[in-house]
Amino acid sequence: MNYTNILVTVAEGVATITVNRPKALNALNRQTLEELLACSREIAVDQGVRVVVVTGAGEKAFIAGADISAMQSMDALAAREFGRLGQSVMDALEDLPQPVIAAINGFALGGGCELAMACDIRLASDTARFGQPEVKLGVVPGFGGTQRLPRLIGRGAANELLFSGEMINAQEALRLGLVNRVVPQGELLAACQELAGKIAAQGPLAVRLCKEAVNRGLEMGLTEACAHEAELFALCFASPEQKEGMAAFLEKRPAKF
Ligand code: DAK
Repeated sequence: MNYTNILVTVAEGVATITVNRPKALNALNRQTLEELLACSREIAVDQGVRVVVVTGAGEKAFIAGADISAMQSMDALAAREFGRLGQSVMDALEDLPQPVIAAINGFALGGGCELAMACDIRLASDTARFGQPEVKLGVVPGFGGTQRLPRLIGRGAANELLFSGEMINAQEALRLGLVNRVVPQGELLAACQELAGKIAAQGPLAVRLCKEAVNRGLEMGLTEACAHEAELFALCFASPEQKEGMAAFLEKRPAKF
């Protein structure tokens, strides 16, 4: 499929999605959200893709939020529809069977921070800045930020960011647990590709089931979640991956998945 506002490349099992509106700091307008949704749906059924990396074009922004010029004149019904579209993009990324790494190369504000939070792993450049500045615009976050942020960094720290609308830098995001790692700007994509490559070399079904166990399990109580994990563990034994992985260990050779 051809896209206008995103670039998609696939190499060695890693799909890289680049939001490509650098003149608007990669802000998410309707078309961009629709393209991200369509692209997520394509990737979800592509067995050749083992890991996804999401980033923003240029050196300044990952995604500077939902497109304010597109939202300015919306009435309540249009805003509800726009919010639902954005949330379905976040859900589609979070629910992708493959792990998703956010390569946060600059401003990750509002919908951009929300999109990063819908990814499974976040690596940030040392130039990245984060925030949920919606209150400065007279709105609440609309793409899941009030829910994913407190789940990720705890209620108190999330409330400070949500209520003040203030930005934080990459080191502060690291301290709060909003990102996994901070690397120099010029090394960000390589670091993400290296991590993606490590994940892509593992048993793909096992990696997918790990993601499912974590994501579904966090919505359950511990007893139910561990029972769910046991079912997924059992499922692995119906796949050739488990045979290959364990045989390779016992034969003292690298596994080929
Ligand atoms: N939308 C549209 N255009 C944007 C943008 C955005 N979010 N962010 C930046 N741009 C555009 C600027 O307007 C400017 O365009 P030109 O004037 O050149 O045409 C260009 O990108 C470069 O930006 P600046 O000139 O402002 O660059 P600076 O370096 O001076 O400043 C900045 C960078 C990131 C600090 C600044 O651009 C900024 O504050 N941007 C806005 C950040 C922001 O507030 N983001 C949150 C957006 S609100 C909901 C649905 C969704 C949402 C909420 C509710 N419901 C339906 C309930 C989501 C809300 C958001 O994400």
